[in-house]
Amino acid sequence: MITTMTHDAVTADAVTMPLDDVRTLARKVLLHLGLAERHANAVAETMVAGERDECFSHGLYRLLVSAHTISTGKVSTDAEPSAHDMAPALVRVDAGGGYAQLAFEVGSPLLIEKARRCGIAAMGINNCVHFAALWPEVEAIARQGLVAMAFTPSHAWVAPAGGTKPLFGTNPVAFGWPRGAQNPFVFDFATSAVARGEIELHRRAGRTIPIGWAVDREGYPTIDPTEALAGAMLTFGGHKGSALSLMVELIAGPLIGDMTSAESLAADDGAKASPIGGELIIAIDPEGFLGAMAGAHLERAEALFEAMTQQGARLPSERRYAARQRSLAQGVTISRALLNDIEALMQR
Ligand code: NDP
Ligand code: PYC
Repeated sequence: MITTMTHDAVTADAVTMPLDDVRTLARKVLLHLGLAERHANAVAETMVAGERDECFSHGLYRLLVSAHTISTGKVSTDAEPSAHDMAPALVRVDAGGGYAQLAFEVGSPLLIEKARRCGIAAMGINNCVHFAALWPEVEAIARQGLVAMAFTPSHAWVAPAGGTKPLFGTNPVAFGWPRGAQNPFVFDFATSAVARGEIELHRRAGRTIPIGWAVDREGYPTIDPTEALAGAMLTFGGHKGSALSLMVELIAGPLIGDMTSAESLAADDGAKASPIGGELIIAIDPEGFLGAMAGAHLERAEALFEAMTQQGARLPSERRYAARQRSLAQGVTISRALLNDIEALMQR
């Protein structure tokens, strides 16, 4: 039983548990669902990170999504990703139809080595199933002293600005910047007004969504999450988010020989599994341009961050690291409704 773990504080509506228990729970369920151990470990870590950093749309809730995807047979549960050295600054990882997390784990050491050697390197992950947030990846690369960017298409759920029919994915853009001994500066967001997972969480909680997130099947603005999921999501910032979303389609689709969001949805063929396709990750070594002057120039970036915060603007990633500190110290609180649904997965 989920609620009998030794450290958990239990109320009628929620359970507060240490992150180790979240990890144990995620691994146990993923293994029960049939994921090979290496995948279960890699996937569980991203869910732990989601709960820890209070990005709930990509936390334990994703166990329900994984369970469905695995049940459709659309993800290889025991794929062995292989990294290929394509050129001095290029790595390609064939994920073999498995989840992207293990493919990233397998390929990123070579990506980092190449970025250090060439000043810049790119990694294309192909043939993966992707449901994860991207910040764990750019943060890990930034912790190695490199600047990082990551992009992935998803399923065609989002209308381009000026249209009303789903064509683009929710297509996240993530960025990481090294800050020496401090936590890296990181941002990571969907190019849709919000991640689809967030609309799903609103539906589960019986809450309406704000105008501007989606239109219904007839193209009218809606506050009903069910209508929104059946209609089309909208990009953030009108034509600007739309252009960024298109960029993600291009650079993490055709550029690396992988699917667009429309192609991913077509390949899904109504199964409603997680998106299939590719991911592009770029790593840049500040010393490539700057050599011994890298430290001095990175200090100028610190001045920029400080000028932001001094006027009361919040730095993206501030909330994340504050949440992380809290979660590490006090554990995280998971709703009873979600835990019940997760527990039901163990009865399958
Ligand atoms: P949000 O709209 O919540 O945006 C999150 C980003 O914006 C974070 O970097 C956050 O920083 C920053 N931010 C939010 N509010 C502010 C503020 N007031 N001032 C400064 N910065 C702010 O996230 P989304 O719903 O768009 O996406 C959530 C996750 O979903 C992402 O991690 C993304 O990777 C994932 N996703 C994955 C997809 C996939 O195909 N694999 C598809 C779509 C989304 P902070 O962390 O500090 O709050
Ligand atoms: O929340 O939009 C989303 C999403 C798509 C794939 C993974 N997350």
